[in-house]
Amino acid sequence: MGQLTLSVDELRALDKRHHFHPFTDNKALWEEGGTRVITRGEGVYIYDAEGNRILDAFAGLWCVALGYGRKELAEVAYQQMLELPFYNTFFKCTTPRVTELAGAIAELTPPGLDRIFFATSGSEANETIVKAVRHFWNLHGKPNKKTFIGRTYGYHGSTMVTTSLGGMAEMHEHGDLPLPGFAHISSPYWYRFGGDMDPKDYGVVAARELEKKIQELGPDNVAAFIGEPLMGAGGVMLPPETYWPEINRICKQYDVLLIADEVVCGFGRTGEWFGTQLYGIEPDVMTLGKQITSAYLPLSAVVMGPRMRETMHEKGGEFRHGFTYSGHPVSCAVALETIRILKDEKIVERVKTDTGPYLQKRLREFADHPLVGEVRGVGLVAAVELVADKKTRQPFRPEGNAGITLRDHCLKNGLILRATRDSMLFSPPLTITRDEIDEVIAITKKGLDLAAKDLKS
Ligand code: PXG
Repeated sequence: MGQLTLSVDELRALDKRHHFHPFTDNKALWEEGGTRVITRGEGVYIYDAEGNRILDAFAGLWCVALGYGRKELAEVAYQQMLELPFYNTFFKCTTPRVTELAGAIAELTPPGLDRIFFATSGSEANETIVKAVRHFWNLHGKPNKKTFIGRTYGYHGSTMVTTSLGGMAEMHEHGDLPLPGFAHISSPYWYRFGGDMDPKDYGVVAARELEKKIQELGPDNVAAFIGEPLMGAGGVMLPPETYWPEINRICKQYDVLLIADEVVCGFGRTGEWFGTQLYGIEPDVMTLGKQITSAYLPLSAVVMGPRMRETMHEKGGEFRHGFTYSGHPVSCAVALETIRILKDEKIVERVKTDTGPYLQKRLREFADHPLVGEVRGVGLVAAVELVADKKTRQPFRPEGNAGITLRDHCLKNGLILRATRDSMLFSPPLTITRDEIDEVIAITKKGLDLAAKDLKS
């Protein structure tokens, strides 16, 4: 157990008095018994203050790529803190790890995407892109090209602008969002919206919603389209193979910049280094975050391709934008070490050829379960969608209840999964072994059977 200076009860009482939790109904939290205190982690497991061991099949929040307790990451952070804990990158300065990391990322990203701006969260990085893209079109003498198009169920962050980029209706309710200048099309969610259509045909139909929206807004008013290569928080929706090629075409034809949000897909989640490579996306700019440091410290990045880079450099003058912690040296040291480990231990290859296919194969054993409508995924990211009626794809009512029922049964049995509406999401550390995957499957199976009893009664 991790070291506690206060007892669990004291911690809970203090938490109740002073800690306001994100994405939480704080009143309901306390009515339902208060917080679970997580004290330490090792490999794919976390431990709570009561000593329970829980397999974290969600890698924190899609982010603990190398699992918990990697000493190498702690060591490089410690050494960097002793050497130079901080210096800024504003006043014609850099620090060695920041520059080395920019070079290391440029070697991994698709050709041409090689000029990197650093921030600390995915939200800050996407917020940066909105400002940079508007600046870009001003420099190009097209000041009306300002509207961004995102997708329902898309997630790009939690600030005013990035919530507006995203398509989470329940998040839009707070803050009177989206802001003006942000429009949405539907997501390529074949199981829900594809009906009887062949997925390949549906992919083209879903992509052409972008074309319709651009025509409706007027191409001279549209700045950019943003999408996650596969949609993460929205429910792990994988685009049909025809989707992104059509999006590439539309963005080129109407001179609309293409933004790939790689915060979830980036650094090996799908079995490729980036989701962009898996789907043949041709982005003008990419957002990185989460797994870039294996979540041991906060860091995010904006990666510019040739058009953005050339404009921002050659015509741009000063880009009046940056954060105190743009390129924090300790986070950058941890990111460099994360990349080293991913490469040296061939972890991305393993996700592609071994653990990823194994997880996908085993999850598909649930396809015949009475609660399961669809199993989808690639690499080490997957969803199992629960439905009331397998034939008609009829969802459970109220929506979300079935997902929470299954999630709670899994948690009681020592497994963390995330429920989005009624899809159970899997995104374990990239270091998970086949034996640990077997454990994930066994507990999920038990959870499904228990949930079936609850939901069908
Ligand atoms: N882009 C994507 C694709 C994300 O998933 C962000 C940007 C924003 O990153 P920051 O670091 O600002 O949070 C995210 C974040 C969930 C959950 O419950 C997912 C995220 C954040 C919080 C909760 O799935 N994704």
